[in-house]
Amino acid sequence: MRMSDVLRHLRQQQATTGARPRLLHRYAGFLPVSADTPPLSLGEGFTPLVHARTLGRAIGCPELFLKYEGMNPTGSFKDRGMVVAVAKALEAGAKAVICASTGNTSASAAAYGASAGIEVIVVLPAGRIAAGKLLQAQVAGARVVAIDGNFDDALRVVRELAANGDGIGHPVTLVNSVNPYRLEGQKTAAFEVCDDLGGAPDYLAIPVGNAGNISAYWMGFTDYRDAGLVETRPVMLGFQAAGAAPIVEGHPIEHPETVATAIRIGNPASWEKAVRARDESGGRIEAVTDEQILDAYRDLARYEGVFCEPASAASVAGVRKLAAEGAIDPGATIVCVLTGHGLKDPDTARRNVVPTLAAAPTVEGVVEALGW
Ligand code: AN7
Repeated sequence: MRMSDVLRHLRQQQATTGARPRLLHRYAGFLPVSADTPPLSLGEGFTPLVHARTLGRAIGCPELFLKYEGMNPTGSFKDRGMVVAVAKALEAGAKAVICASTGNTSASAAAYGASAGIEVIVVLPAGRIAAGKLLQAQVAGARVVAIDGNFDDALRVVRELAANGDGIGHPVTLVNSVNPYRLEGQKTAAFEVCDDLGGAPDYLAIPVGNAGNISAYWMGFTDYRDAGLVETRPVMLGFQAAGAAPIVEGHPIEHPETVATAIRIGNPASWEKAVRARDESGGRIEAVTDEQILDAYRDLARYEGVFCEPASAASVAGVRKLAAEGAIDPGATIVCVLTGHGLKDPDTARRNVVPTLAAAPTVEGVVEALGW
């Protein structure tokens, strides 16, 4: 055999055995997809489960794991659900999708819409979207409308537009998490956690905004339990940003431009489902403060090398709080979901780092700057 034939043979072998699988293929038996569903993929899913040894020891929970969803194609967990929602929209003949967003949903919708070749319309609360998220939507060619209102206003508007069309016969498919295909896709993260650990964890901690993702994880753990693939389901721990309704009363949102705007939601769209997940699992949904969130955000990067966006760190902030209260068994296996990538929000990062050291372009200059 010539060398080129050998290489081609090896490549073919890899394509059938060692190639990166597709998320929707891997879990097809649990998903509403068929041979008629367009094979959309940007390589979503299969995100790392990182054992956070240093931070775990510091918190008093050595079996602490991070489900690093920032490693998805657009840098957030939304991609797992968006790939299903957009594929099903295509399958149904849609020409456009629409969403309200605090940023990550729009970045994901824009990317999958571009890949599918359909129009994407995004309605955002003006001035509250992290720089990276907004740019992702714009670069991918979505049409972005910024309204003078909050997320809840934006969701109300897009729900109406999706229900009624634009009045001149342009149907649009809503791809917020009230679209059931979103949660179906997002539940695959729970499957991966179980596959990686060889069973369900004792606790699953997760940031809560519209409460879609906590509901999706609970669906996933329940599907796996019902299929006999795991014996137990975790206790679900959800964490909102203090100031968000409905669990924290009497605290108006004072600094809407502050951290974790992605989970500062007034009226969570999937609240009833989340309450069911909490109650069936014997779990809790609580609030964490901006200060607790930022402490966890910094520690995750500094001690574990995991750079997540501020809202994501609410899961670790919450576990740290509960562990300090003695509410968590120290021997328990805990998975904290980190929902988005740190590069989404460069402004918060910039406010939390030490300044760079300035130096002359010489060895002596750098030595002096380092204080050696
Ligand atoms: C990083 O992008 O709502 O409880 O429009 O971006 O399922 O709403 C994002 C939410 C957690 C909350 N972490 O998830 C949007 C949006 C990050 C997020 C959540 C969001 P849900």
